[in-house]
Amino acid sequence: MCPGSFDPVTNGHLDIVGRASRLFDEVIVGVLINQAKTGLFAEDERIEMLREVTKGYDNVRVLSFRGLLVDFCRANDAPVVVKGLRAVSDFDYELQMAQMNIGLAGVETLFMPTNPLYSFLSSSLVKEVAKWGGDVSAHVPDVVAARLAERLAS
Ligand code: COD
Repeated sequence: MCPGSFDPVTNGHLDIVGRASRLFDEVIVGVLINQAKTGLFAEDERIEMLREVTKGYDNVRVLSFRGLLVDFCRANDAPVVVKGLRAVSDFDYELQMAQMNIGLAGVETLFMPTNPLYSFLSSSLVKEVAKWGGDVSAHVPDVVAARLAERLAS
């Protein structure tokens, strides 16, 4: 299970999903739908972009979920969560979530060090740069760069 908000998917996310797809028979990309937080992109847009950029991986499926990640893992028989770690700053919170998830349901978390090319990359930074007209084409797939330009053009 590769979970996240993916608002929108970046090359950093994609790197982790691609590496997970080589380690596991089956990978689910789980898109969290958080009703309390409106993202830039709606649920179906995020899923559409993710399906487009992962279509080259035969063993990757994109699904959305609400509520607890461990319940979603259980419902889909996914025993392992794969997370990318960008820096020490990610570790603190990720460790807390990993320990909570194993305590709640025995769901393991595997941490993968980010590709150094993407260690500074996050969806929020990409949105911030794109909002002010900066070039994000090196940081997101083409389909995402086009959607960002379209969405933030006004
Ligand atoms: N390089 C490598 N990995 C990256 C990069 C990058 N540049 N950017 C992101 N990632 C990876 C990280 O592993 C990150 O966790 C994941 O991609 C998703 O990133 P985002 O920003 O899209 O998503 P988040 O951080 O908003 O997602 C958080 C979750 C949805 C995973 C979390 O909130 C969750 O599990 N929520 C469900 C509710 C729940 O179960 N809560 C209790 C938790 S104990």
